[in-house]
Amino acid sequence: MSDIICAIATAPATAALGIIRVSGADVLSVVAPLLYKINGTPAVLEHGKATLCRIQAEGEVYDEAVVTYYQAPRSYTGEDTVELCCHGGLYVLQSVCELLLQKGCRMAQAGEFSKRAFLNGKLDLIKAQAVIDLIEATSRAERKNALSQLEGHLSRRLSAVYERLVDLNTALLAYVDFPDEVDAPEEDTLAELRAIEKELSALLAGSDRGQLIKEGLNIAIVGAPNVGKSTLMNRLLGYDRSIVSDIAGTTRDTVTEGCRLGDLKCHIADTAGIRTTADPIEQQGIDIARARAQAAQVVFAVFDGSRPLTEEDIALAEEFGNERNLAIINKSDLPQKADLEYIQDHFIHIVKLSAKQGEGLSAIDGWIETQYSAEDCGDQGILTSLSQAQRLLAGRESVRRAIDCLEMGFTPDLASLDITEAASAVGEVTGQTVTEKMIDNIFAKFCVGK
Ligand SMILES: Nc1nc2c(ncn2[C@@H]2O[C@H](COP(=O)(O)OP(=O)(O)OP(=O)(O)O)[C@@H](O)[C@H]2O)c(=O)[nH]1
Ligand SMILES: [Mg+2]
Repeated sequence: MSDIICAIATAPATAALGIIRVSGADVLSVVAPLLYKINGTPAVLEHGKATLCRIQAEGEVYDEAVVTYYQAPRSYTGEDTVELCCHGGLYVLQSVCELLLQKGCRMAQAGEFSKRAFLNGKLDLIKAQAVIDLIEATSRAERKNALSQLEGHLSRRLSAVYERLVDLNTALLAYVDFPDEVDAPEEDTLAELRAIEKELSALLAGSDRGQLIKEGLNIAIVGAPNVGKSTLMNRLLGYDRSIVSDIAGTTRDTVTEGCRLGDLKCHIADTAGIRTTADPIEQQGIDIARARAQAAQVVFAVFDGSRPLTEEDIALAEEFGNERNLAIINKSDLPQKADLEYIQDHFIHIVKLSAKQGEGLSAIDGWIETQYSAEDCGDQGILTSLSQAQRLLAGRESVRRAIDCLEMGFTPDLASLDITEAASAVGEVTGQTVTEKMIDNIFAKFCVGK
């Protein structure tokens, strides 16, 4: 199979421009004979320079493209790479690709460019995950974190932990092999293991937030009937998704949509108004609403500020009032009659707004920003992948076992087994100790052309 791979790297849709990527040792031997200057003489490509070329073979012109050549190792993959920035018609792109295949390239598999970058040491697995996260980013928080990971702070931190574990093991094994010549490692080793455990805990603490950035915050809007939950939902989404009416009990099925609040990707559920009812269908809606609220990370508890609190409101304040949830006093455009003191007793976070008039809604974005600010992931980057977090968790467990072993006075060779396991778990996250199958699984998640 040819070692030179090619693929359309842009989305499979008609657009102004489309990029074909070609990568492999001596890529120019295949691509250069197809490229001519507009005056008809053969084009000469230089590293890092964009050159306007005509793509031509056997007298047939396929396209005019801006072609950039990256000489190994100074390319994304670490190999000789050519990017053909063609006109973005699917037929044009496909026919150029077919021409490249005829001339000896083969189609790249999903993620193969990035896999080659990894194998050539251009990208570790943290950065590879960051490339996926960046492509899939739908919020500023996701973009910011993916870019910090690409800069390599997190990779360096994790690689440092890996190196420290390997060094520690080397010292321990030296003692096991030559107990008379090497000092007993006890105190230093214990101190270093405790420091590593602390560092792994710090990395794991950030990973919960990483998941949140990536997966999005689950919010349930709950409240008594007619308080304006669906009006609020529609306002937050920016379009009419839920039915609004002045008939109490309008919403029955839970309506869920994705949107962005503050910096964060969110999934909002508008639910049935909660009250005592004899209608079995409405009751089902209310049961689902409660289940949704239980499962949500945050509840927006909505109250109608224009009327005194009802028994239902009071029961809901008791049910959902806590330091995590947000009380929303709606209908601020009308004269206010609700007893806010009662709500203040149950909720720390309260905003007043008019969903109907669209006034005061920025308070919700502001609240999300302060509670879940993107700034606190700093410039270091935090882990976003659950499987990465699980490997680190396993690594920390092994470190803890090694500490126990040494504290209980077992021989160092036992601790050494745990440290080896810890190093291998951490190394799997950065890619320092991964197997070929793991690499294939990771890069298969990429799209073709990446
Ligand atoms: N004046 C005023 N009316 C509002 C406001 N928000 C909602 N309403 C009105 O209140 C009524 C109920 O609104 P909905 O959004 O359907 O209320 P809901 O909480 O979803 O009601 P259910 O689905 O029945 O539980 C409608 O007539 C809305 O126009 C507001 O901020 N100000
Ligand atoms: Mg509703």
